[in-house]
Amino acid sequence: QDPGGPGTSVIAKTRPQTKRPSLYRVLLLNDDYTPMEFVVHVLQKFFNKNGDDATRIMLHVHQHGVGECGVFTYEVAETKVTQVMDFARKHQHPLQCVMEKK
Ligand code: NFA
Repeated sequence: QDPGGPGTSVIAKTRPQTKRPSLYRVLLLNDDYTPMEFVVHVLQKFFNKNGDDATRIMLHVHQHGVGECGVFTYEVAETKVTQVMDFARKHQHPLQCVMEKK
C-alpha cells in the first residue's frame, strides 16, 4: 500500500491501451485475361482511387505481376479481398486479390 515506507505515497501511472493494430497490404495479381478497364474499375470502386491513380496501379500490376492497392487493418483488408474476389467472380474474370502482413 505504501511501499516507500512511512509518510510516502506512490502513484502508479498506468498507460491507456494504445497498441497500434498490425497493418496488411492488399495486393492485386496480374493475369492474362482480366480486362485492363475492369481492373481500373475495381481500384476506383473498392479502393477509392481516382482515374489516374487507378490506371497507374493497374499498369504496375500488368507490368510487374503484383501491386499494392492499399494498406489496412486486418478486418478491413479481409473485407476488401472478399469484395474484389466476389466482384471478379461475378463478372467471370480470374482477377486475384490477396493480403499480406506488412
Ligand atoms: N494483364 C491484363 C491484360 O493484359 C490486365 C491486368 C492488369 C490484369 C492487372 C490483372 C491485373 N488484359
